[in-house]
Order: sequence, then C-alpha cells, then structure tokens
Amino acid sequence: MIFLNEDKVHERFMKLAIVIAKKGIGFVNPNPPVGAVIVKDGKILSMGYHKYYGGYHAERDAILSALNAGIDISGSTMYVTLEPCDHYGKTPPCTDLIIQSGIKEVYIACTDPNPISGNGAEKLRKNGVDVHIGLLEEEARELAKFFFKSVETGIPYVTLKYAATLDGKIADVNGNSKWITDELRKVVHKLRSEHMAVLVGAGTVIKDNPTLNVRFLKSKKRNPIKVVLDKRGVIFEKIKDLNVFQGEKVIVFTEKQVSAPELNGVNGVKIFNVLEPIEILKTLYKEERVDSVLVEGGSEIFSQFLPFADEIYGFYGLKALGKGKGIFENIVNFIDSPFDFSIKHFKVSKNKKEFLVVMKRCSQG
Ligand code: AOF
Ligand code: ZN
Repeated sequence: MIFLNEDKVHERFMKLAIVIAKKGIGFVNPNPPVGAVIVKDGKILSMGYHKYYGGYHAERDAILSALNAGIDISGSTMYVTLEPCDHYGKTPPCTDLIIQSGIKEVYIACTDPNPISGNGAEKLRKNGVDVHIGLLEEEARELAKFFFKSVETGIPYVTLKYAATLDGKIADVNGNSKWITDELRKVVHKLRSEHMAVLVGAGTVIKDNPTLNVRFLKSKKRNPIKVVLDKRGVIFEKIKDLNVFQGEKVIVFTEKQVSAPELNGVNGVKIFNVLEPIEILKTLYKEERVDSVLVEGGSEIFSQFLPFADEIYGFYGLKALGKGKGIFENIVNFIDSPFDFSIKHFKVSKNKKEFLVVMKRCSQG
C-alpha cells in the first residue's frame, strides 16, 4: 500500500479541481474557468465547475449539488482554483454560501485580481474558515490564463497561429496556402473554440474566404467573434459574398467611415476606427470584453502582432517553397535579435509529415 504525505493529498484534490474546471474552457469567457472539490475525511463529497458565462460559480455548483443530493458538507474542506468571490454579480457571493454551509477549511490556488470580486479570502477568515492560498498556483494560473492576462493588463491574451512550410512560408508565389498542414487541423479548431475572438487581415478574408468557424470537434463548442483588420475598408464591397459575415458577430477595424447602406443589410457588424495593434487589443477588451484573441494571419498581421503575442502555435508541413510569403516578412530583424519565446510543447502528426511547435513568451516564466 502507498501512503501519500499530507501535502500530496491536498495537491491531488486541487489537481482534480483544475481538471474539472477545464470542462468550462471556451464556454465561460470572459470569466475564468474555475473548479471546486469538497472533501471530508479523505472522501470526495461533491465537485463543481463554472459551466457557462453567467452561470453558477464553481463553489455554488459544488455546494448545491451536494445539498440537492442530501449530503452533509459541514466540517468539510473545499479545494477551489480561484479565490471565492465576495460580490453580488450574476449570482450572490460564493463566500456567504461557503460560510453558511459549514465548510471549515478552503484551499485556494490563486487570488482573484478582479476588483469587483472583493476580498473573499479575508471574508472567509473573518468568519472562522481556515484559508490556505497558493496550492498549485502556477497550474491554476495557466488554466485561467486569458482571465489573468486581460484583467491584470487590460489587453486580451494573444495567440498567434500559422501553418508554414519548413522554410517558413505561409503561401507559395501564387498565394496558395491550401493545405500546408492538414492532419493537425483539429487543433486549430480547438484553439478557435477556446479563444473569444479570431483576428485576420482583409487580405486573408478576400483571398481565402474563410468561415473562421469551429468544425471537426466531437463536442459542441462556441464559435469565436470574428475580427477583421481592414485599413482601407475593402471588404465592404464584397460583404454579401464573404463567409465571415455569414455567422456570428464581426468586428472590423478600419480607417473608413462606413455608412449603413455599405453593410448591405448584413447584421452583427461592429466598426471601430482604430488601427494600431495595441489600440485594437485595448479596444477589444474595453469595449467588447474580449479576453483572448487568436491571430490567424496573414504575414502583415503576424508581423504587427508578434510583439504582443503571449503564445505562438506554429504548424509546420514538410514542404519547401523557396520563394513565397514568409510568416513574418514585414518585420526587419537581425541575426542577434532575440526571439523572446521558448518551446512549451511539441507534437508530431501521425503520418510524420507535420509537426506543431507551441511557443510561450519567455518573460511569463
Ligand atoms: C468564483 N467562482 O466559478 C467564477 C468566479 O459575472 P459574474 O457575476 O459571474 O462574476 C464574474 C467574476 O467572478 C469573474 O470575473 C471572477 O472575478 C469571478 N469568477 N469566481 O468564485 C467562479 N467564475
Ligand atoms: Zn463566486
């Protein structure tokens, strides 16, 4: 028989809270995915997670499902991935429910940087609950990285995603890019379903006419908001034919003053006359509460948003094109210019013809 020491036991329950919280990824934005586990005498009494935006917080979900099942949770311990809120938002404060239900100890992975959520840990302590903060903090921050980045900095989490050849080309000399990578396309759709918005340049919208929707996934996922960067406003001439305008909300950043008739009766289009990448990101968070943006190209857009990228998903197909469009061909760097990313994950496709390199900005540790 293997005995786990007490620290490991606590870690195991927090790990479980993180795992169940992941079920909310892609459904709760711009709120964080959060998980909670209630334990007594080493036995799990209940689990809960934040399921959709505006829905119960993880703590409420876990507590109510125990109470509805007639389970006594007084004297128990709760493991929760984010500090319980102490505010009336879409639901009443989680702190009050924890206190009322007689939970005596709470392990919190991360404190909540959102000023509206109040000081939940202190409220619990003042009411006689034992509170421990910081267990598996790094993993829990990674789980809710979109939330932490956007709340702490006022700009969304930015992920760059490209499909390139071995020599770093995203299209051939004729502008063709279908399909540099194919097998790993499911990963792209998962990324789209997790991010709140997908951003592309007008050139990509016109050349490829993408839907930017989520497909190929087993479970139903939410489609992202589509964001188009179109300096001169050329997409409006073709608005009826473009697939991006066939579904959910589209946000266009342009210098053009667009009049209602130019929208040709297409609904759900929002226009901002802002062009600088940093201003675009700030606007997306401030005006639209977008917590995460997946930047899908083309090379001019990749070049502009590289300085703001938190992560890069580089999909590579084993092809060499020589002349063609480079991933970042609009930037000018020199051989001693640092590339501030390190490899986070590496994956080879089944047919061994493609690979994915996930890179993370170094300053994030
Ligand atoms: C928690 N548990 O499961 C979540 C929390 O929009 P509201 O009223 O639901 O409040 C959202 C804020 O509450 C969110 O920004 C974050 O600070 C906190 N989210 N808190 O204790 C949860 N999702
Ligand atoms: Zn709450």
